[in-house]
Amino acid sequence: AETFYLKDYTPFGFEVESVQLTFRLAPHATRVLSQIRFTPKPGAADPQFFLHGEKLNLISAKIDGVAVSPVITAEGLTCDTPAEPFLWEAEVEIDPASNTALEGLYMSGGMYCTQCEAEGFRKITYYPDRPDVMSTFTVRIEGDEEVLLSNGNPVSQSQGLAEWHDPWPKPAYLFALVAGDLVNHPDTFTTRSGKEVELNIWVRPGDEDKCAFGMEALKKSMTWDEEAYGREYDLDIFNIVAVDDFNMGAMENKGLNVFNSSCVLASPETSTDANFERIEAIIAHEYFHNWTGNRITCRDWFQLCLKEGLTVFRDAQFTADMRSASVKRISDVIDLRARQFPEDQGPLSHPVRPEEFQEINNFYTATIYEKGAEIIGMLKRLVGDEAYRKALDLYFDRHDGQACTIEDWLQVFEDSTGRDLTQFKRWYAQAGTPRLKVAESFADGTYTLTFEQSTAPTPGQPDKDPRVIPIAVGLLNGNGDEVQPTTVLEMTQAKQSFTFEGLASKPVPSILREFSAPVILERDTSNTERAFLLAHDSDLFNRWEAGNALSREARIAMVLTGAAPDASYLDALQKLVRDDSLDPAFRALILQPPSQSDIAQALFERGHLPDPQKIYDAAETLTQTLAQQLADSLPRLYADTTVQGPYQPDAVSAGKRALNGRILSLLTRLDGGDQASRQYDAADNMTQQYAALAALLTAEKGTAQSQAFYQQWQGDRLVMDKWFALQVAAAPPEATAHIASRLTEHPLFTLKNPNRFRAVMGALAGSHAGFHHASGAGYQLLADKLIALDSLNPQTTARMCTAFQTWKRYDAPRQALIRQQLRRIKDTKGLSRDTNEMVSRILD
Ligand code: HT7
Ligand code: ZN
Repeated sequence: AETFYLKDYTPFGFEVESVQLTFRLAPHATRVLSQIRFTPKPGAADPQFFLHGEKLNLISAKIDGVAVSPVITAEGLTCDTPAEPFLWEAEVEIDPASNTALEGLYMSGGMYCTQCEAEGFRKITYYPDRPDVMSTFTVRIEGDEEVLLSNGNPVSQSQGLAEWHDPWPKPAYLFALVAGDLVNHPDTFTTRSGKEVELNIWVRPGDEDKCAFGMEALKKSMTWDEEAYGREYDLDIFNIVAVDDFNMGAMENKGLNVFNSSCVLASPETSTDANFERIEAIIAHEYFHNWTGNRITCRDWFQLCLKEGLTVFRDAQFTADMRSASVKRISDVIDLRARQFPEDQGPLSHPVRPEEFQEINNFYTATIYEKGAEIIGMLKRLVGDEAYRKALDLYFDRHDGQACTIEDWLQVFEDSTGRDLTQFKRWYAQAGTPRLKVAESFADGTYTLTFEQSTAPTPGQPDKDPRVIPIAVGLLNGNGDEVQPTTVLEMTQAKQSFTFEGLASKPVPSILREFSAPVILERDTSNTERAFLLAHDSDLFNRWEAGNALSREARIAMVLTGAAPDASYLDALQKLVRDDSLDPAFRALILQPPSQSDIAQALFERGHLPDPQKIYDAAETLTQTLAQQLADSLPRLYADTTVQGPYQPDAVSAGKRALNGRILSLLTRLDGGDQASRQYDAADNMTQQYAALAALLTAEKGTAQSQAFYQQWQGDRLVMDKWFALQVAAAPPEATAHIASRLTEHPLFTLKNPNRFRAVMGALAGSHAGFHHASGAGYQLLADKLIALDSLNPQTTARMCTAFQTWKRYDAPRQALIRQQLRRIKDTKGLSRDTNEMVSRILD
């Protein structure tokens, strides 16, 4: 397959002055007429007229009204063109009803919808489908559906016909069209300059009572972006549409966001607290793209982090402001370590700005999104809040309406702060997670911290240069008082020391507060010191981090030596769980042990081959022991954390329920499931119903409740996804693959719905001991289903191949089993470019 390189960038040789599209909708034979005004750019480096186009049936093509016969390949067409401005007209036919890849124009649940990012527009019509080609679009839709939507503002609407005009020049990846018999949840928003905007969430009939929360989240996002970034909305209307069959979470098409229904529909009866929080964040994320992504877009797909890293950073700020900042930070770091660190330390490691790709869809990764956001966080910490805001103002002023690069982004910061960011830029260019070794010394009142940074080689990058690392540090004295408030050390060298003077005694350092850089901290420290920080650190992130490290060390000792759970850790945990002065959401996080995959990675890094079954057993023993030690307090803790009154999805209630859920799962290990059964029967909301069912199934109970759940919810796709996933996630390791396999035979299982596929196969891959069971049944089942899915939906298949990315951590027999499955996938006839690229990189 062809490889694309950043260094090969050349601008398109033509300006696109305007685009007029007409859609005549028909499930198997939609006609798309395009009228596009092109102007050749004088002196263009690449004067060839090439339009992307894939799987299109070209009916006719004209230039300035005269029929032409372009040369057509599998990727697009070329044609001789005049030296003057000209009108290109083409008519193509496409088959949305047969489009199972969910890219381009497709049908979902009887409605038409589009997904054009990254390169889906070329499956709709011939076009220069690249983000640096921006134009205004006018769209006419002819169809029998009641609702016909596209980007921008409505021009006219009548039975069977609608016309839309988007005045803001945009790349084709932001194009969208939706047509269906939909109903809306309407509202309005008045921007701070007094403009009234019509807001709608469009859903299938029956889902209209699940839109109110999303609408509130949208209005909060609009207000927040005005206040935090000075950004106002810029059209008369903002539409959101919920779609069941969708490859990712949501898409920020200009004025017409399309959402996976799981990321917008919410009701207390069907959605958990976690669902509510995620919906709020994703609505914010897509809305924030209106400025960071749409008004200012990417020059090419190598610059994807320009919009995604920044927008993830912005949505994290929003959630921190709406909810608890420290809980958000801790959750984000848990997520970063679970998804981005393994990526960065394995065969799929790539720079935040990659320099080559075969299939861009494979680069919507945790590295580009989450590490991209971490880079923005570091930049903000280095320049300070005020300078950050000034730089962003300049970014919006200078680049509005443009397609930009990381160089443009960093230049704005250099110009507005006077800083040289040459070295900082390495964060974009170098792959891999830096390791930061810490040594300390104390003499005559002076405390010295010495840091040494190093990054292991990654594919194609054997050598790494030192990066700028902002290290937020505070110091505590022996009583737990802070003797040095948080200060940011700016590390620039491979090895560097920092001193603190005038200290009465050797302090206890709190390093990398708020996780100020995405690095792996390596420090020889004692459990006593960890327990001390867990009890006293004023930085909540590092408090949690200390608890997390204690838990990890306890589990590692159990796995390696068969030791009993560490008593001081259990003591510390018990104190915290009972400490009412602490936010319940924080206490819930403290009770959440590191994942089994995290333990496997830690063991691997220390030179041990992780045994998934032993890791699972240690986790079980630790939880059981904690439950026994807390036995006397559990009923009381359970009662105290039970939220009374009607369900509200706010952060405080959700935090309480999160803690309550953890306590219930401990209680269920002791009471045979009595309390969980009572909670299941009494629950009037999904959070409590699901928590009870999860606790029961994990304790190998709850068969009756699982059946009842199925009976109650079989008509609700999103709730059924939870049911499918939970069966697999709660299974004991030896049964995981078998249960997952059985579920793929269930009448409600389908390969065509990515949510359902992910529910079962994602839960299989996420069950560490189940997936890596020595039998290899998990590997084989996943490979079977990936092979089956690939011919229907390459994007989702390729994405799920990442389940195998950590394979080199494991013992030789497991490696052999995984290699065999990866080879089997790779050898599949007609394998997609997407999956082929992923499997080849993982195998390398
Ligand atoms: N910008 C979007 C990324 C995206 C996507 C979304 C849905 C389906 C396919 C997609 N390919 C790329 C989503 C976002 O980051 O906001
Ligand atoms: Zn995004």
